[in-house]
Amino acid sequence: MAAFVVSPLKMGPLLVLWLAVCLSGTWAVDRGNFKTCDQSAFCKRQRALKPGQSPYRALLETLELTNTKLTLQLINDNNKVRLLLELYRLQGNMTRVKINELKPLKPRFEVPDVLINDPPTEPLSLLSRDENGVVLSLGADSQRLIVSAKPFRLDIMEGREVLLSLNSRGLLAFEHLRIRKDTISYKIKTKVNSMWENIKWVFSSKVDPEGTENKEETEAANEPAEGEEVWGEKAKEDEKVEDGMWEETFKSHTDSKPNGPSSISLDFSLPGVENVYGIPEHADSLKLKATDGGDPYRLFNLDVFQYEVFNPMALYGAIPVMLSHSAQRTMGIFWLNAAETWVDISSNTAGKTVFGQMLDYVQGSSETPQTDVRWISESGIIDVFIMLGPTPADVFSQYASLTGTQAFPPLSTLAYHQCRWNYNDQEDVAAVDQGFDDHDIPYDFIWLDIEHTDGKRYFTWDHHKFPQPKDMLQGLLDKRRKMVTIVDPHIKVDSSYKIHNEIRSKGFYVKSKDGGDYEGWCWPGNSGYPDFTNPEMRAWWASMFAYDQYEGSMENMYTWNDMNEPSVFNGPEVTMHKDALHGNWENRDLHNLYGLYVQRATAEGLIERSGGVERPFVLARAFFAGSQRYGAVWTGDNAAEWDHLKISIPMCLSLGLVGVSFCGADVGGFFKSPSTELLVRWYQTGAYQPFFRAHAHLDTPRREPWLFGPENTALIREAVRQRYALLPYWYQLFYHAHHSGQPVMRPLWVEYPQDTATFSMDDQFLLGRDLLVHPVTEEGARGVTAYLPGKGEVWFDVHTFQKHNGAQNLYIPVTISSIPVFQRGGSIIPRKARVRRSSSCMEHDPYTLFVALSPKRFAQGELYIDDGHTFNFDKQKQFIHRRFSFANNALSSRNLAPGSQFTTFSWVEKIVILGASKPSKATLKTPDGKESLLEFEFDASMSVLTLRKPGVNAGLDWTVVLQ
Ligand code: NBV
Repeated sequence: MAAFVVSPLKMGPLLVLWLAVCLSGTWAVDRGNFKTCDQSAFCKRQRALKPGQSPYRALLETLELTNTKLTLQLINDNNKVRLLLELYRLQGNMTRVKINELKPLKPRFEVPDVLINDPPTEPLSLLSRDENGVVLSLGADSQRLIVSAKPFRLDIMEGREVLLSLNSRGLLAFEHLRIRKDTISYKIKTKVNSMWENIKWVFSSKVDPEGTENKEETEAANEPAEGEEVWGEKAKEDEKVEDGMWEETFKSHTDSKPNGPSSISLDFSLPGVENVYGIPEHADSLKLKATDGGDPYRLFNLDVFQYEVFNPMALYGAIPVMLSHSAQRTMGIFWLNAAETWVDISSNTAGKTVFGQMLDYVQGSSETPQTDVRWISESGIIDVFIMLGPTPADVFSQYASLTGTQAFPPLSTLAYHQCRWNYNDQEDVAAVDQGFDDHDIPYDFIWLDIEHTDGKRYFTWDHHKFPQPKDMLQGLLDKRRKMVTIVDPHIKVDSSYKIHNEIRSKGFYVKSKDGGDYEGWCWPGNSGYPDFTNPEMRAWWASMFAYDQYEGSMENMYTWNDMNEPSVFNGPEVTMHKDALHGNWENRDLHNLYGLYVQRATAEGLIERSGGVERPFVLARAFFAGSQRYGAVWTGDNAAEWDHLKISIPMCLSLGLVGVSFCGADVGGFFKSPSTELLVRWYQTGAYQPFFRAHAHLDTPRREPWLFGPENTALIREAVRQRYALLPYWYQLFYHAHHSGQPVMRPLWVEYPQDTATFSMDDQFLLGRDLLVHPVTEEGARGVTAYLPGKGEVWFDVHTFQKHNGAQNLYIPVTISSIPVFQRGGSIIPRKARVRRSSSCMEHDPYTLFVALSPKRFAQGELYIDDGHTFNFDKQKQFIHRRFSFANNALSSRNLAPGSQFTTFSWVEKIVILGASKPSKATLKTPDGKESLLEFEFDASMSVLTLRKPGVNAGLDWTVVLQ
């Protein structure tokens, strides 16, 4: 293995600092680098506004109702600025509420490219109307929408129950665009306006002696908006130039804010709700916490160095979607805004212990639980989708109908990935690859981080270390393995670098506020940032992945987009200046969308290079709503600490709830070195999380799975093998995530929505409906307590086949080899028992079906098979989809994809029935009328029946009858 020595000078000052931190062992995010709400001028201003009577009034006389849309003007009685409210009833039990300025000085940003279409509407009808407001019918389930005029508020009701209210706490606040007062242009404009007003007044008083007609409207529309009174008396004092409205300074950075204040805010009240989830990305518990005592949850894509767990600070990605859940109902709020956003949560039951709540109940003093949420964004408009459920599955489908579903990944990408910063050279790659074979551990992908490039010039190779990339890739291909190389979105400013020259000459870089190319410091040194919001730029970027453009690339090479927040080492909060320009829009307006566009352009490139045939694989660190359509994400730079292992569960669960199923955390922890125990536990946990990749910081000692002694190698081998055996089930779950938007990794409450015991669990999860995983994430654990849900249900330990009743806390003694996993009684799960060196080597291998019987001796499951890598499953419907059912002592396989011609070589080699009784014979019947007796074994102590060699092709109809 070639030695890898880099001089600190070459590595850059930040890396040197990191090394110092890593070596000294200090671990903490430098909070001073990132804003608190108090340090973010708009958040501070908005948060200073307390609940109370809203100054907004609905002008009912402006109401217009078409078949699909209601529009209504709102007026702020303090400053007379008018807003335009648009209400839509959307198909699939959703309501869309849009609020914009009626006459903004210039257009405000509306988020493009996130919704997959213009959401189809349903008719809205007026039920009643008086001077206090209007009542509209929302069609389904006696739902009504009540628009109250003074103060303005919206209530969505079902029967007599209020499901959700908007602006009930009066926190709707819209900082209208205005002209800066201390500028000459403002002064001229006000002068001209007031002269014009006088002329109009003289003129109008001739026709309208009082001069009152349309006075309010004239005031609002013609005055350069004043705005002081939006914020009351205090704000009047605040509106000085230095208060952060027209300019804001954080550390050494000044944000020029040429458009002045433009923030928006709205409150939502959720009666009956105690649990809210979602709004990733935060390193926090699954159930969101009340924020009254501290900062709101922040959504602003940032490269946070050494992030800490259990706090609401922003991280790399942002998905502004929150789910509310109670035993009665699940709903969702999708706040479609890509600017920096803060979310405040308060709850009247937060902080009360279960005992306190019981006491309230016994004493009759309990109030109805309620959660109040407040969203605050720096710019843009209010565009919110209220997904009314009522079930978790409904909310997932509703959200999927808006933003699309998880991209269906190539099957191999669900297998194990071996990464580190960095594999040093071709020999190193070959040695690691061979190490897996020598130690009989399967793996599918080896990854190359930034050091593989020629001086961090992406799309190139360091020809000293990687002189023959195609030979290397061919070597992998021969073993049916693959590679991922990193392509970051910061481009070295270097006139001898083709990529830079082309982007520069085409004018594709993001611009600085002064109009030149925006430049910042990143890995390559001085870097430009391509404007991925520009479709022409994306098309060009995509074309760079063509085999003849990306030298040394081959069809088994895929892509990793890191640093796409974007990360700018010398930028404010390590990101792009908010006044940088993407065409006419500021980064401020669309910051959180940048990462999505990077991943999208890359994924489109991988599709194009194959002529539209192959499914892409792109891993990205930054994301937004809709990113699920473009690939996978991971939780960034975690650390080799037990808390980071634990937090990987709620972090990926939160993402799954809002559409992003393909999520994982660096196995082993990125920073620092894991103890052997932690590493083993991390492999065991990661093997049951959707994206399964080991990764490590450049400065950490090597940690390939065989470096910790034979016992630990065996433990890691076993965890990875469990993953490979289960790939047919993983693939099926991803097929469903792609098809219908249901998450792969699920909190228990998604399947047991009425079981309050499941509402705040961070240490266990479901894969699909049928596997419950409670990984061991405590150091030195001798046992774990898993909650098995479902009264009257049973669960089978997948390793011992022991049966346990549902609705109980089960203590499971564990050893270092234990990975507690349970299969739901009533399910059938396909596995492949012969694990080989990569998933594609297992393509034609046979299946074993694990049939776990319910107490009523019933079970159902599925099998999905396609070619594993092309779009033929979609374009030509080429796949096998079987339904397995066990009932009345017979197990049958039925076709769910009748039109498909797809065939497989795989056959069913074994059927294991858990919770079975002993039959006297087992007969296999096929549609050609043939019958054959099957050999079987019965383990009476565990009630396990094993049917040997049914030998039937996995794509065909068959029945096994037990007598
Ligand atoms: O490209 C180097 C690393 C990468 O290994 C890691 O996974 C990313 O999250 N990258 C961040 C940049 C430097 C991190 C300290």
